[in-house]
Parts: sequence; C-alpha cells; structure tokens
Amino acid sequence: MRRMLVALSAALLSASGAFAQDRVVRIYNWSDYIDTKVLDEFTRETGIKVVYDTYESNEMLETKLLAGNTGYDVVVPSGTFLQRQIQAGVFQPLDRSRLPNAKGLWPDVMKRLASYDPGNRYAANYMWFTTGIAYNTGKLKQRLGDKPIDSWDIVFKPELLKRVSDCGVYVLDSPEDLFAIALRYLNLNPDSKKPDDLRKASALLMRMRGSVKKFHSSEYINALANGDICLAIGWAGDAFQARNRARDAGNGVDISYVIPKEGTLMSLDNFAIPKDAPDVAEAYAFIDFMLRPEIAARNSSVTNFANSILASKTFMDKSVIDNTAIYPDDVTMNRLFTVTPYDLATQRLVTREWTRVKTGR
Ligand code: N2P
Repeated sequence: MRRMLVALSAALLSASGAFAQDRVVRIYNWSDYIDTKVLDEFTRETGIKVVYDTYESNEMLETKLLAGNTGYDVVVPSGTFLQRQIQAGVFQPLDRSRLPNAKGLWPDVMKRLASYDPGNRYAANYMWFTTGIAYNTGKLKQRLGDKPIDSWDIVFKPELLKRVSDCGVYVLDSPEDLFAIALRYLNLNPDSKKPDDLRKASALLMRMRGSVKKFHSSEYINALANGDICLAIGWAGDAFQARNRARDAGNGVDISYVIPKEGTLMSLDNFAIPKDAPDVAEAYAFIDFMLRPEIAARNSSVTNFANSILASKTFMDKSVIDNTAIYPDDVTMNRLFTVTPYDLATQRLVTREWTRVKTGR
C-alpha cells in the first residue's frame, strides 16, 4: 500500500512537474539481504527516495516479472532465473557507462555469472553463496552426541533426521536448491534434467517430510536464533545472521553452518533492471551505489553474504571475510557446483514433484 501511494504520488507530482526533484527508486530484493542504513545513506546523498519491498523466492519475483509492469526499477534474480527471464525479454541491457563502479566487480564471479548472462549484458552480481545446513550446536549435540555434522546424511537418512525432528527442522521452499542437492547426494548429476533422476531425487526428498516442521525460505533465521528450531537447510548468510541475532540476544543459543562434505549448490543473486522500469536513471544510481566498495562491504558485514566487489574486502568485518563458509577457500570451492535453468517441461515436473514433497500427496 505504501508503495502504491509513493508510486501514485510520484506519478502525480512528475505529471504536474511541480516537484520534479522528488525522485524515487523502487527496489524489489530478497528479505534480510541489505544493511538498511545503506538505503538512508543513498537517499541522503542522492536525494532519491527508496521504496524497498522484499520477497523470499525466485518464484515470487518471476511471477511478477512475467506479468509485466512490476513498477520496480531494480530486481535481484538468481542466475538460472535470470537466464530464463533474459530470454523472456523482461530486462533491459545494462549501460556500463552508467555504472562506473562495475569496474570493481570480481572477474571470477562475473565469469560464473556469464554462463547465465552471456557477455554480462543484463546483470551485475550482488551476492553469491552456498546452500547448507544451519544448526543449533547444543541441541544437536544432545541428540547426536559427538557425531560430526558434516554430511547431508543428517537430512537424508530418515533415522538420523528423526532424532533431531523433535527440536524443529525447517527446509528452504526452493525446489532448485533441494533437487540439486538431492541429486548430488544420490551421486547423480546435480544439474540433471532427466525425469527419472528427478523422480529419484523427489523420492529422497519425500522421505524427509515427516520430520520437517516447515518449508520456508526466510523464517528460519529468527526461528534458529530464538531456539525454536534446531536445524535448517538454508543459505549461508542467513545462518550467520541467525548466529549473530542469538549472540545479540544473549540467549545462549549457538548456531553453526556447514557446507556438507558431499558438496553443495553455489548460487548468484544479481541486479537487473526491468525493461519497463519507471525510473531508469535512479535504477543506475542505486546499483552503482551498491557496487561501491565501502557500501558492498557494509552489506556483507550485516548480511554475512559474499559480495563480488573485490576492493570491499578491506572494509569488511574480519569475521565475514575470514569465514570460509562465506568466502570459501579453494578446497571448499572445489566441492561447489552450479546448475542451469530448467526447460518448461522439466520445470513443470519439478514444480509438481516439489508440491508433492511439501504436501505429502
Ligand atoms: C537472503 C537470501 C538470499 C539468498 N536472506 C537467496 N537468494
């Protein structure tokens, strides 16, 4: 509602020309994914007001983008979704001359991104990360003793998962992540699009569901931090945000995050400008601001996600830059894989199977 009002008043004002200086940029980004003080600073410096809305799945963003007229100037899809959306023609190519700070983007990351966006024409990376296991160290120790938590066994061996299910298990509501990880666990190609492989993955995921309290992609942060749950399949930065929230609360909850030894999915979230963005100049100003080393560093220090501005490392919290679960070392890097988008038929199969996993039907 607030967004509509701002949009409406911005439209009226610019139509009348009376307050042409009242500039606004509308951002649609993942939840818990920014240092919100950065937004105020952007407004203070540029005079551009920020309307900031959040989502917690690529599916939510994609539904809006494909319907068109989102009213947003900047969105942040992950690689595979970005690729499909580029093909669907929903973005405008980025004019690099309007993003001077893009020169600081990490070549390795942009090369990975180029497999989704050939030539890096439409997107600039914001953050990149892994999907892994976040857990309450005390509660898991009580239930599993000294058994190290270093394998996907803990979620895919039903007898193990059952031992921790009483203290609460959440799983990302993100089929792309879960199918890739299940395929890898089964020693199949994590990027397989073969219906048979995907059905095997689905059967494995299905066996989890009796022990899963909720499939959700953001509530696990607070749930872990409060001690309401003890295990989540989640994203690295979110897990460390949970750890930090528990520390700030001083509630004695200790959260860890592990990239299981079998390996996991690495994903990239990226800035893009919808073709029908109402305020393109403001979109560029916003993205360029976010690509400033000091600003990127603050966003990573708060969110615990790795950004792709190399020079940001000198400004970043040591606890973030030295954390190999956030900035993986070479050994860890070798255990990470990426995936390519589903074609339409595969997407249908995955969506159907994922619904079955979640509902048990
Ligand atoms: C931030 C989650 C972003 C990672 N809370 C998933 N794209």
